Amino acid sequence: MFADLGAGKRCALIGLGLTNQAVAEYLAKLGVSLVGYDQKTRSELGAAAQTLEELGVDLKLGPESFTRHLTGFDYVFVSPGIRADIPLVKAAAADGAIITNEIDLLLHLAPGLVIGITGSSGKTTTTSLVGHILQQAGRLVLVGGNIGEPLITKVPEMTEQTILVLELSSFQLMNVRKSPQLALITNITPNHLDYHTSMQEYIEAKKQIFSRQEKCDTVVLNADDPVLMYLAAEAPGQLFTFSRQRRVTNGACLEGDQLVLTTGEAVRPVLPISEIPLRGAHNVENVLAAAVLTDRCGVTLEVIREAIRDFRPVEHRLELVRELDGVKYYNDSIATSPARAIAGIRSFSEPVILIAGGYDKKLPFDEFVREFPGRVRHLLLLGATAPLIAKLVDALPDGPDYTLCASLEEAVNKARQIAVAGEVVLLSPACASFDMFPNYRERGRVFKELVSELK
Ligand code: UMA
Repeated sequence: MFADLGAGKRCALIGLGLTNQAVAEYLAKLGVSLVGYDQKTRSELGAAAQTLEELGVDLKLGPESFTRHLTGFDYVFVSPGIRADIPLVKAAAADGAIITNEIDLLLHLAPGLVIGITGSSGKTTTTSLVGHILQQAGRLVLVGGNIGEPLITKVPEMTEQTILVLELSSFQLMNVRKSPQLALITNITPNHLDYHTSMQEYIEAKKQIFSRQEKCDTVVLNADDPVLMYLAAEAPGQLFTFSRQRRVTNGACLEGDQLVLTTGEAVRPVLPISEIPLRGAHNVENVLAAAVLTDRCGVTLEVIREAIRDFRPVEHRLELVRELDGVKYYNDSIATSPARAIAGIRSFSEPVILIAGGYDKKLPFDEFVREFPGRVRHLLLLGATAPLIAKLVDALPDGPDYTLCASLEEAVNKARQIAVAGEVVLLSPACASFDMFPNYRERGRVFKELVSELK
């Protein structure tokens, strides 16, 4: 597949965001004829429209662009944010086009080792950590995927020595026909149920990361996750696991306060939990998973240990923004689901003033609010989900006080008024940001700006 991509072939690009702009750049150089579809208008697409036209892409833009009937295409590249079962794409498939995406192409073209990392939470930190460890080991590494960098444009410069470390979302995995040689699923909890038709579909998408592996390939799964242990039986490759709660025979776990790698009865110490420079039990899991992956790549224990010690949190993930009058302000804007926000709250022993709420992804908040008693002293709610969360807090016998805020600015100012020395102000919203911000990064950036300006 894809071997025929070149002059004379016709490809459609559905959605013209970061991903398909990169696909356009790569395919244009091969002489492929390209037509790009996006429901944004030309002015909404901004500078990208001109760049795409300079690459020779024939643009079909605006709200009506998805009502067209696609015929005569060899391949259709669908953006991660767009489902491949929309009528536009289904018509192209019925007409004989191969429906694919950037990651599928990348997996087929990468000449060296590909490490794929997915999961409902922990994927960005683990991807960054694995990349960091491999870099410290002197390997040639490219880190990309859902983390924000489509790597397809780098294919021409890749060699057999180039290792790709890819964060892969369920959206990206939906349309792939190949699995990476080394795959990791950090965990599976409900997420993106506004995009996926069911939890089953979400799980099936995640499974694609290993379901097409060869026998000699490796899959690393979280042994503490019941869904993953159920899926483990279906893994065609060699299975490695990691656990915070029990001894595993092939992978990584805890022995007292030590992280250890295990091979049958043999145990190799990695480092004590206290030396992990990241907060929270979930980060212990991320480090265990990264240790297994990099050990499988042949990195020495000394390098793994040192690289973990000098790793720093990725932006917007329990990132310490500032300490002001004894109050620590943390940005955990990446917590776009209740499960992630629960992990965030659990990372603190201090009383938490929590800023939460946002776009409604149709996820249940019951478990999230049950986490509050004894941990969250005051809740600052904003966004579309604020009334939903407030209602659940009202029903708790020992729920915290809360304030409904009209903006993030109001929430930060209120937090400044009520937090006392020794407490933590945490932005860990449990929701996506789209009702108030373009994305979680912008929400985190604004939060950091507001916190830095506090007097
Ligand atoms: N579009 C339409 N009609 C639609 C939907 C989208 O025309 O119904 C158009 C939009 O106008 C836009 C383009 O499609 O111009 C957007 O495409 P996209 O949403 O697929 O986004 P990209 O810019 O290609 O970014 C994608 C990922 N986005 C999503 O999965 C939604 C980015 O992950 C990723 O970093 C990037 O590829 C590079 O690989 C973001 C994300 O939120 C950060 N991911 C989710 C998450 O992490 O939870 C999965």
